[in-house]
Amino acid sequence: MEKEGCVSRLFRVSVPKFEEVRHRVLQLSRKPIALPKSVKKRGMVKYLERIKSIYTYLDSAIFSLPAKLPRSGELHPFYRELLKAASIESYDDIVGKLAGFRRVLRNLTLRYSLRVKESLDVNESRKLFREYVGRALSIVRRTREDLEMLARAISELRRMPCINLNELKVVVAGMPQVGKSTFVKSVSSANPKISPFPFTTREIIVGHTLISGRRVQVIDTPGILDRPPEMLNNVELRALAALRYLADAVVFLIDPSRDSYYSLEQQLNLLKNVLEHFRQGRVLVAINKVDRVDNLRLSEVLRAVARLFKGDIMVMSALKGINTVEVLKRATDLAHC
Ligand SMILES: Nc1nc2c(ncn2[C@@H]2O[C@H](COP(=O)(O)OP(=O)(O)OP(=O)(O)O)[C@@H](O)[C@H]2O)c(=O)[nH]1
Ligand SMILES: [Mg+2]
Repeated sequence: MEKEGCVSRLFRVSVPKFEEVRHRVLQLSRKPIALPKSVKKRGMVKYLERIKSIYTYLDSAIFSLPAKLPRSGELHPFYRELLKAASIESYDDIVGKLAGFRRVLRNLTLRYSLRVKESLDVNESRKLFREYVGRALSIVRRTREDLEMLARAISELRRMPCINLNELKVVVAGMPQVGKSTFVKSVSSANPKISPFPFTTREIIVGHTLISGRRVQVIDTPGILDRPPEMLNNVELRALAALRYLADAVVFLIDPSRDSYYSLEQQLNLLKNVLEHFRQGRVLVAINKVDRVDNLRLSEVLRAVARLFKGDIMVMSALKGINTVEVLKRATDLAHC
């Protein structure tokens, strides 16, 4: 199982598209073959060599992929969840199917090599060679959809930043536009995009910092809406996967502004959902954007949060850098509890 470093390292393979493969096979089937003068039955040998080069290419470009890829059981649950979030539940089936097709191609190649060797003249060799190319391509064609799905799975996982699973991870969560990215940017090395539009953050972003001499990963997530998990889209599901499988502690941000993008009620509903997955002791609620609210509104919001949440509640302004480091420090303390 991948315990540290980058999962993307496990997926350093490229999956070719069917059209590319077909094109390359047709190129190889026409490629001139240079043979020493001493070679007898040159026509037959030429076709044998072409069969060999097509087989070698297909095996290394497609059919050896399973041997280079981990099974999903070898992945950390966070990455398994990401595959699910991208609707790729059949990853292992695909990898298994490709291994099966590898055997089919190998048998086909052995059979046709033998028949070409036994052919009576060059015309028969050519006919058998063409048959071989057609049948090899039809095996590849049967893997077309699987290859597309595999390419999607790999690109989903390769996009992930390196996350050290052994190092402390503080996940920053909340509804869109509450200031998650502004906070992560202000307390860590990450430089996420910030804008006044919801779902600006669509990926998991990891920043690093030191708290009391210890390395901490601060994880920015996409916003999540207050709806049941089965209604969440794949961007929101990435955030949920980070919350469920990465978080040693959670900083849940609330925008207390009267004109916040999503109402306080919606934000509290989401908090309720998040708390179902965590011990309250691992969650810290940070009321952000205090620079925008008067004391009356602030105490109203604090009371509303406290009715629902019995853990630590802090106030801060990610934009002005008020209390942000203190919030992160408190979150790392919770992670150690
Ligand atoms: N006044 C004020 N504005 C803030 C504060 N924090 C963030 N903002 C603003 O709120 C808007 C959204 O900030 P982001 O950090 O992008 O919010 P987010 O939660 O990451 O949003 P999504 O990526 O869409 O989920 C931006 O216009 C920020 O400038 C704050 O403490 N005070
Ligand atoms: Mg963001």
